[in-house]
Amino acid sequence: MTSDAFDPTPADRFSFGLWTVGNPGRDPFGGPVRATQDPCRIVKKLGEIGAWGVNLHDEDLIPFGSSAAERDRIVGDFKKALEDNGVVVPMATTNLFSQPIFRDGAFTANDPKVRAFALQKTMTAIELGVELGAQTYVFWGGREGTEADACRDPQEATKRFRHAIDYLTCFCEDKGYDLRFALEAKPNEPRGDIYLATTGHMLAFIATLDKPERVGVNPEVAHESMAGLSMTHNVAQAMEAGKLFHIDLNGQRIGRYDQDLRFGSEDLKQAFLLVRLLEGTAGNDPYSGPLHFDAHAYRTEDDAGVWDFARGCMRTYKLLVARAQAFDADSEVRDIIADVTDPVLDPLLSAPYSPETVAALRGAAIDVKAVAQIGLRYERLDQLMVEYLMGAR
Ligand code: DIG
Ligand code: MN
Ligand code: MN
Repeated sequence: MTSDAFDPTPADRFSFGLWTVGNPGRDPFGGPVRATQDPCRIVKKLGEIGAWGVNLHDEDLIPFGSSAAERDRIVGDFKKALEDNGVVVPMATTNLFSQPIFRDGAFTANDPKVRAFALQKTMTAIELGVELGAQTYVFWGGREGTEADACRDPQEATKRFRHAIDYLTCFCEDKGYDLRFALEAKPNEPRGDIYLATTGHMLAFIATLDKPERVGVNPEVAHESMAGLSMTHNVAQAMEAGKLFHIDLNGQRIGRYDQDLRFGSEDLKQAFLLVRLLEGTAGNDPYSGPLHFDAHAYRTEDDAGVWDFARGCMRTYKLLVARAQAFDADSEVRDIIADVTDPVLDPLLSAPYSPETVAALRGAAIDVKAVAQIGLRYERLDQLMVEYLMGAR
């Protein structure tokens, strides 16, 4: 395989979950098609292809029901693999969706025994993440939802989820764990409807927490797209609020189940716009957190295909960075998107409210008909983007 400027290095901050490149290819209509991979082998392979980090759910590494001695052995081996291969653990999370006890949810379940077990499991998983050096802890409430919606008051579900997050932020503060929580939304699947369905819902929910400063979001391309929303706009809102603590990158066709496809493999224009935002090539402050690919290879792939998938995620991201840099350096693009200024109105629009600015603003002469006639050249702008994407510029 030829090497070039788009080869990933740890400086790129690319990460994969054990469950992503370790996905054995099962789906609702067919069993696994690939062998289960040892986590230490995954770490080795990720190090070889230039990835920076590996993320995990508790059960990705420690089989459910393992003894304390078995847990310590597994963790010791994993830590050695991390060190031997120069790979870090940026993010950890809890599997609160596979075990049958979570059929009715975890933190929002009607049975207090389930809610208590979910907290027990999460506190243990947080301690595993801290031991491995994680700085971000993700909560994806995959089972926090319903089919038979009369089963509980949705308000009560929100209260129960809030109690869990508030309790666990206190747990981390009490233990001195320097972890930030990142909440991941998804509108449905595996539940008919999942509570807190989009990143926007999560941002509103965070504002109601006891310690909102410790909690941000982990938007995923596929999940926001499933809701028919703009991932780029939702990520921008999180960035502007200082709440983009982590991000799950992948590919998704709108109107389909959660495909978790290779990054950039579907809506390339939206992937370009997302990378442009994250990298700040248009001049905004860039995102500096982990770039996590929460995705997996097609079921058609063998082991070699899994690593083609992983390389493709990272290579496409880096190719799009270069395209976005070239696009935003283009003088014609910069001219079209340059700020429109007005020496009289700009100060009025940035000044705080006052009776004086009200009088000046209401007295300002604006030629409504003339302004309505101005051509904005967005057709040319978008064509330029397409041409940069297609390598025509
Ligand atoms: C699914 O999109 C979820 C789980 O894979 C995991 O809990 C989270 C972290 O990326 N994403
Ligand atoms: Mn997903
Ligand atoms: Mn995800």
